[in-house]
Amino acid sequence: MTTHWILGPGAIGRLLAHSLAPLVDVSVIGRRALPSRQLLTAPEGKVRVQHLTSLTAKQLVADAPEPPAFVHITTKAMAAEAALSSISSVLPSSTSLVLWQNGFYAQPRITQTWPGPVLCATTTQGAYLTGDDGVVHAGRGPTFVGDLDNQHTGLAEALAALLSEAGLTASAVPDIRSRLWQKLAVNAAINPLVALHGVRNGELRGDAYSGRVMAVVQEAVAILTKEGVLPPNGGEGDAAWLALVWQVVENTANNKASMLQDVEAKRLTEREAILGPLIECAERYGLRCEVLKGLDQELALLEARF
Ligand code: KPL
Repeated sequence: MTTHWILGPGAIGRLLAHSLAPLVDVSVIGRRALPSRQLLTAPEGKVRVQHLTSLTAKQLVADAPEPPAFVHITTKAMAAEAALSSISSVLPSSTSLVLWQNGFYAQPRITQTWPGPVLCATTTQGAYLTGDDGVVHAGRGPTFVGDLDNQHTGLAEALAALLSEAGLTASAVPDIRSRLWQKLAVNAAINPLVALHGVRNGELRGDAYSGRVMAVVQEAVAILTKEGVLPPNGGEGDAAWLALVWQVVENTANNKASMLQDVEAKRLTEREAILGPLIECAERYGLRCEVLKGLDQELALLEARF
């Protein structure tokens, strides 16, 4: 049986662990150990109990177990590099990594520095935690897997096949870079606004917010076009990007976005991984990004109070 380590026992990490556990040997690694008896509530409401191996990074390093075939990093974007460093002493440098972060921060940094294959995954599976022993799989959606330099197509195909067999429908794609930026653009249009105003995603459709959503999309599209990112779904121009954003708002109308959940829990948000790369590109290309900068500053002020 191949071994998969899942570094970061958040909602996506635990969903992945529950899904893969019947097929491969899985260990969940975090800063603190979780109870081994874990519950998964499926989108249809059925609850499944599974015993998962959970270790702290310190325990893992002390035990020095056989290296895994894959390490999935499912931490928040800004924590990914530190999480990897915490176990790298027991990882051969040829180990395959899979990065599940939002934004476009951890992916290029780890791809440049890790000697082995680095796959990136982007998913629209919805999941949230209900405590130390429970995760709810709130909604199904596709997962796309690939590497930024298209050098590991076979590995991405093998992983996508395994994920699909585990019930998390996945495809290997040659354009993961564009797909990561497309998700980033959607997150930039939705997450900061809902997090700052404490509203669910669907509220963005109203007059109070829709103009601000469009302003973010307009700035983001100008930046992404310069960066060579293709519009989503084979469409063209601002209209394709806006259509995607409104479609996600509609599909997730009742959701509390991850950034709002972070603000409510007084955790640092993913603003640096979502707004940061857009602002950095805008500055590099000499493009205006007042709206994006304004949101970033408002979030920074809010985080400073935590
Ligand atoms: O990805 C999301 C998030 O919450 O981070 C969206 C798509 C905005 C859904 O809430």
